[in-house]
Order: sequence, then structure tokens, then C-alpha cells
Amino acid sequence: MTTGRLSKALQLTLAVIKPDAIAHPLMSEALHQTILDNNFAIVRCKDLVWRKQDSERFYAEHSDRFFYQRLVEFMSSGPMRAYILAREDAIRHWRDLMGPTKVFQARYTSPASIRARFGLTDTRNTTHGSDSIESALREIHFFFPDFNVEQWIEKEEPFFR
Ligand code: RTP
Ligand code: MG
Repeated sequence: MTTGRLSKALQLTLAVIKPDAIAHPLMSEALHQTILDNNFAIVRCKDLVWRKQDSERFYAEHSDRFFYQRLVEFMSSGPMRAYILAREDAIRHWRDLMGPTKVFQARYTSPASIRARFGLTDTRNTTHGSDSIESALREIHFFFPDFNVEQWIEKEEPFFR
């Protein structure tokens, strides 16, 4: 898998609005607006519900953690929304906007972040974001198997200069 085409100049990331946020009627709209206000281009967006086995597969790297069952159940408990987002340094910008995984830590260190403002617990923390180029490519493919990253960058890059 090549990662060269996800340079910082124009980068894609995979963002998820988790079931706790989608369950609230105003949250998905507010977060959609937050994405646009922070200069992300929305490349793809879809609503979906995971089966338990999708959740298990996506979070396989955490299978020996104490929170794994809780996480897997939660992520397959209802609708969520997945985005492919584009901008310069997209992976870092989206993770900065989300704030730390742990909601109490987020409230202390990054009170304006999404998780600090809306997170309920360390599992029900409103959002997910890829944490590296490798995971962005894997996760984009997981959610949008027909999406071709290389082709998209090739075609769209001139419009982002
Ligand atoms: P994510 O992968 O969802 O973007 O979150 P992250 O990188 O900030 O956090 P990570 O350490 O990769 O954790 C993976 C998922 O596990 C949930 N989690 N629950 N104590 C808990 O209940 C707990 N700790 C972590 C997080 O919500 C995260 O989605
Ligand atoms: Mg992670």
C-alpha cells in the first residue's frame, strides 16, 4: 500500500460521528457544521449501522483491552455517520478538533474540543478519527471500499492548491 499520495498538503482522513452523537437530533447537524467551519471538504458522507462483527473487525487491535466488549456493543448499537474529509494536514486537524479520547482529560486540556463539549464517557465520546496515514487508508477502505484514494487525489489536487 502506498502512502505517498496522502501528503500533508492535501490529506484525507476518516471521521465517524458515533451512535451517541447521532442519537441526539441536533448533534449530527452541529458536527456537520463544525466540519465545514474548520475548512474540511466533505468528500464522502454516509449513514450506516454496523453489525457486531463489523465493529469487532474494525476494533480488532483493541481486542485484549478491558473496554473492548463495551466498545464493540456500543458501536453496533445504532446509526452512525462516516465521512471522508479532505484538507491540508487533515488527520491532525480532525484529531485536534475531537480532543483527547478520555472525556475528563479533554475537559481539562481542550475544553473547546468536540469530546470535551459533548462526550459522555471514554467510550461514548461522539467521534472517531484516523490517527495516522496508514490508519486513514485502512479505515477509508473499511467504510468506503469502492473509493480510490490515489485516483481521487490525482484528480482533485489541483483544485486544492
Ligand atoms: P478512536 O480510535 O475512536 O479515534 O479513538 P482514539 O484513537 O482517541 O482512542 P483509542 O485509544 O484508539 O481507543 C479506541 C476506542 O476505544 C474507546 N475507548 N473506550 N475506557 C474506555 O471505556 C475506553 N477507552 C477507549 C474510545 O472511545 C475509542 O473509540
Ligand atoms: Mg484510535
